[in-house]
Amino acid sequence: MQTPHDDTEPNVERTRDTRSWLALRRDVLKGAAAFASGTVAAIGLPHPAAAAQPPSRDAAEPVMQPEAEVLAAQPAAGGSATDEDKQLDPYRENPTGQYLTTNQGLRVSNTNDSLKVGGRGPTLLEDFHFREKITQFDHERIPERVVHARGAGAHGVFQVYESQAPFTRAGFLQDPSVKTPVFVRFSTVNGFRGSADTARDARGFATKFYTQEGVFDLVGNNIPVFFIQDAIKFPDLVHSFKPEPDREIPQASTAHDTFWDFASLLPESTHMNMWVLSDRAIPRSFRMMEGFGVNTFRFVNEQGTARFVKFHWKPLFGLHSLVWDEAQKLAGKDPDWLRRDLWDAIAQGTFPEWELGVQLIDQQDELAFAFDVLDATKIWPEELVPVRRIGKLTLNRNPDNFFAETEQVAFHPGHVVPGIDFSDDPLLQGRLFSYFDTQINRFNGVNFAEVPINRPLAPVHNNQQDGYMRQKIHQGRVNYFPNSLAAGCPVLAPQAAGGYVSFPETVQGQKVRGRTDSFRDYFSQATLFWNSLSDPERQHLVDAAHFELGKVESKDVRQRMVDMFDHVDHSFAQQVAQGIGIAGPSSDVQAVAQDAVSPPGGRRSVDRSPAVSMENTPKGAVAGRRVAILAADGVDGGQVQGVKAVLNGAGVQVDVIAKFLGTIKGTGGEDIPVDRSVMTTASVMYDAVFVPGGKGSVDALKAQGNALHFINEAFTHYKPMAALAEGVDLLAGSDILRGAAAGSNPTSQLKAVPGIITGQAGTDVPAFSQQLIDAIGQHRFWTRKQSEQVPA
Ligand code: HDE
Repeated sequence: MQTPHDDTEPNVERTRDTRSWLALRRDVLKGAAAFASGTVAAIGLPHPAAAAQPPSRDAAEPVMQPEAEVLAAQPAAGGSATDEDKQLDPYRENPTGQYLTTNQGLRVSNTNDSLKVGGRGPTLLEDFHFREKITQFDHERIPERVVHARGAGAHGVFQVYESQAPFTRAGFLQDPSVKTPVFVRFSTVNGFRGSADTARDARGFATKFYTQEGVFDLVGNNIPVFFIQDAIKFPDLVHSFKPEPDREIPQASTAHDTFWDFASLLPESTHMNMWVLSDRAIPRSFRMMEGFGVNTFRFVNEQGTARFVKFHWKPLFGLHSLVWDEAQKLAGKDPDWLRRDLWDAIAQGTFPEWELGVQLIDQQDELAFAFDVLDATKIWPEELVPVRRIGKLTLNRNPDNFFAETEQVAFHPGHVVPGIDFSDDPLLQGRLFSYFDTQINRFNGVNFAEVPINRPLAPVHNNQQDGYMRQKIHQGRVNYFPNSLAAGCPVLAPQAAGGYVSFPETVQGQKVRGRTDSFRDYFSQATLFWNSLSDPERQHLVDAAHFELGKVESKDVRQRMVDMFDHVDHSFAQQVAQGIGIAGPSSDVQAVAQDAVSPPGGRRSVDRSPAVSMENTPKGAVAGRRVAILAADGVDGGQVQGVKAVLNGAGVQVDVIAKFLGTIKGTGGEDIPVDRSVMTTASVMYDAVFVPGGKGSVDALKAQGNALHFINEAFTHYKPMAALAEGVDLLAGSDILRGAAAGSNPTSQLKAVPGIITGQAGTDVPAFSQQLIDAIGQHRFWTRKQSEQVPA
C-alpha cells in the first residue's frame, strides 16, 4: 500500500505505462470485488430486525487506500496525447492514485449509503455529499444540437503540402513543417442524439483548426450542396424533416409526408435531394466520405487579392457506401456503426486521412459561369474548376471523454483567421448569425469558448466579461477600450501584427426581399448529377426514391415530386412514378416550378461531371475493413490462420465467427479461438466473408440457418466472398446460385459470379488471400445480377 500522491497533475509517465495492464487490471477487479463484498460486514450494520444502532461515522466504510502501483497502470481511455495536442493537458482529470472527494475537495469516506437516521432511514437533508452527487446528476445533460445532434469526434493534425501564400495569408497554410492540431466532429443531421448512425442523411464534417492565429472552423457536410439558398428557410426545412410535431415520428428519417411535402413545393431543394437519395447519404464509414465546405468563402493573400474558394476533403480510404437494406439492418444490429468504426480505426492505429482540396475562382470571373458562385445549391464542377489538394488531415487520437470534447465542441463558420473571409452567399450569411446564437442556448451563456475543447491556442485578451461560468479572473480596474489607465491594453493589432481586416468588398444595391434570376436555375445541376452517375448508382437512387416516397401517404405530394423529377430527367421521373403508384408526370409539370429559369447561355458549363460519381473515385484501400470467417468444429485451422495472417498484415480486421464463444477444434485437434458468436454479430457488420474448408465444419454450418443467412445476405449486399475446399460447397448450397443456368457445375457457376473467390484444397493460401484483399479494395460488386433473387 502506498499513500496517494498529492500532486494535482497526474504523473503522465506513470499513467501511460501499460506494460502489464491486463494482469494488473485483473488484480484491481479481484480487489474491487473483495472490497464490495466486505463492505456491509465492515460497516457492521445491524440487521433491520435488530435494534437500530446508528453506525458510528468512525466505523463507517473502510477507506480504500488507492494502490498507486496498481491504479497507475490504467491507460488513459483516449490514448496518448500527440505532440501537437498538448493544449488540453492542463484540463485532463485522471483520478489515478487519488482519493475520491466532493467538488469542494473534501475526502469522501462512503459514497454507497446516504446519511440516515438508523440503517433504514429516513435520509437526512444534512447529507451534503448525497445532495451534491444527485444534483450534479440531475443536471448532466445540456440541450442536444437542434440539428447534427448525433455525432462522433476525434483529434488529429493538419499539415499543408506547400505554402499557399499566393492565395491566402492564413498562417497555418504557409509552412509545410507546421502541424496544426484539429478536432473533427462527424454527425448525422436529422436524428436525435441517440438515433442510429446509418440513417439516410447528409453527414456533418466539422473541423476545428487550433491555429497560432486563432481558431478556424470549417463546418461542412459530406454533400457539396444544400437544400436551400437562403438561411431564412432553414427553420422550415428542419421542421419538415424532423419527426412530425404531433406524434414525434419518424426518428432520423426523411421518409414521411412533411419532408416531401416541403420538397415538392421548393424546387431549389431538388439538386440536394438527388444527392440525399444517392449512395452518398449512407456512407460505409466516416473515413470513407468526402467533405465539402458547401458555402463559398474567400481566400485573401498578403497583397489583398481575393479569390472565391470552395473547400473539399478527399478521403484517402476511398469513397464508399452501404446498401440501403444493410443500412437499415445495421440501425438495429449496431446503431453505433459509424461511431464504432471511427473509434476502432483510430484505436488500432489505422488513422483516417483526408486531403484538403480547394477550388478557386478569381474575383473577375464571378459571373463567368453558368451557375451563381454565391448559390449553395450548386457545385463548381471539378472539370471546370479543378480541386487543388493542398494538405493532409490525419485523425490520430480518440477523445478522452465524449461529453467534454465531442458534445461540448462548439463550431461556428464565423471562426476564421486572417486570409480567410466570407462571400455574400445568403446561406452563409445566415449561418454566421445562427451558430453563435445556438451555442449560447446549448451552453446557457456566452462563455463556451472557455471550455477546454473550444479554447484557442492563440492567447485571448479582451474586455468581454462575466456571464455564467466565467473561468477567467480579470485583474485591474480597466475593462474598456480605449483606456489610458492600463496604457491602452489590450492594444489593437494592425494587419501587419496579425489583426483581422475584412476584405473591403464594394457593395451597393437596393434593400429587397428577393433573389436574382441567377438563383432560379433549380434543375440544371440536378440533371448534371443524374447524367454523371453510373447505372448502378442510378438504380440505387431510384430505389431510394421508391422507399422515401413510398412512405408518403399523400398522393398529391407523390405526384408533385414526380413532376419535380420530370424537370431533372423524364425517364428518371417515370421510373420513380412506377414504384410509388403514380401514373407518371402530370400534364402540367410546370406548376411545381413556376419561377424556374434555365441557366444563362454563353457561360462556362459542363453536361457531365465524372467527379461526382463514386464509381470514378480511387479504390484499393483495405486497412480497417472487417472480414468474417464462418467456422465450426472440424475447420481447416491452417487455412484460417493462413488467410488471417495475410489479411491482418494488410490492416484488415478478421473475426472467427462460430455458434458459441470460446474455442472450436481445428482438423488437427488444435483449439481455434472464436472472436464473436453468431448471436452477437451479422453479415452487415462485415465487408467480406470467408468460408474455410474442413468437412466437419462445413457440414455443421450447412445445418445452421443463420450461417446460410449470413452468406445469402453478404451476397445480396454485393460483398466479396471467398471459400476454400469444402467451404465452396457451403456457398453452392446457399441461395446465391438461384437463377443460375440449371445443370452446370456449381463451382464453375460460382467462379463466374463477380466478387466470389474460390479455391480447391491445396490452393496457395497467400495468393488466395491477396485475391480477397483485392476484392475488398473494390468494395462492392454492383454488377452481380442474381442479388435480387436471394431471400435475405
Ligand atoms: Fe448548420 N447548424 N446550419 N449547416 N451545421 C448547426 O449549430 C445552420 C448548414 C453543419 O458537429 C447548428 O452547433 C443554419 C450547411 C454541421 O457541432 C446550428 C443553416 C452546412 C453542424 C446550424 C445551416 C451545415 C451544423 C446546430 C442554414 C454544411 C454540426 C448545432 C443557413 C456546410 C457541427 C450547432 C457540430 C450545426 C445552423 C446550414 C453544417 C443550428 C441556420 C449548409 C456540420 O447553428
